[in-house]
Amino acid sequence: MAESSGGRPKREVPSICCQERPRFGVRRCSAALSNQPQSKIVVSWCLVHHSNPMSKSEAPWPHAPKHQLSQNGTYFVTAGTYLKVHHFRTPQRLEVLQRGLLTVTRDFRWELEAWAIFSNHYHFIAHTQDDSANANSLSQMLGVLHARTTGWINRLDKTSGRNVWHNFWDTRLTYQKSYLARLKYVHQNAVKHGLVLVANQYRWCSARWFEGVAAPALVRSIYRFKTDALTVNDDFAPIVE
Ligand code: NI
Repeated sequence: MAESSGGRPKREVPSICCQERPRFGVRRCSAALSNQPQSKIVVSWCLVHHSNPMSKSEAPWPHAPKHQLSQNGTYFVTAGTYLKVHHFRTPQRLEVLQRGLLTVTRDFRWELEAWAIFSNHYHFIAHTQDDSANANSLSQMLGVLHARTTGWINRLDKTSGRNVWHNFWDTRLTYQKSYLARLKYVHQNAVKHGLVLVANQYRWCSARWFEGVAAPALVRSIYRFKTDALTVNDDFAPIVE
């Protein structure tokens, strides 16, 4: 069964489909820090991140994810650069794009649950509890993110008017099982792309944040999901310089 992509104008590539059956055994996660040895590393990493001298302002890190499908919509989004060019190939550029995503989601009242930022694309899962928000607000939000980052990258590269972003694809997630499988897919995407051996070693994704804010049992549960059967537009081969 194909999942709805909302009332937004259709884009060039069809939304991702899901074949899974509904299962609504929802579990809430605890905000408590895990007892795992890396907890201290998580905290210190966050402090380093917040005080990054490259940041003009602090990145608004989201609250602990609820792992609950929102009635107003939970979306899986992938966006890619035009011609898959690696515009965000350096740590500084990745940092700016990550901060940009965290900022616009906060400003448009979307709650991030997982994200992964790369040199030529990104993925995220977010939901809204705002009755007035819908897929159109998602489109507006990404329009702002892409306009701002395009302006910044083009000023940096002295390439005024260059087309940086291509388009984005969104899927509204309505089945708990497909939702949880995609959470794992996004948290672990840096490993899939061969950039790190362990996802929490990649600074521009949600894995380390997730492992820090979610209960260890929930982390293990989500990381056990099989993602082989997911059909995701993810042929990007990102790099980090
Ligand atoms: Ni990817």
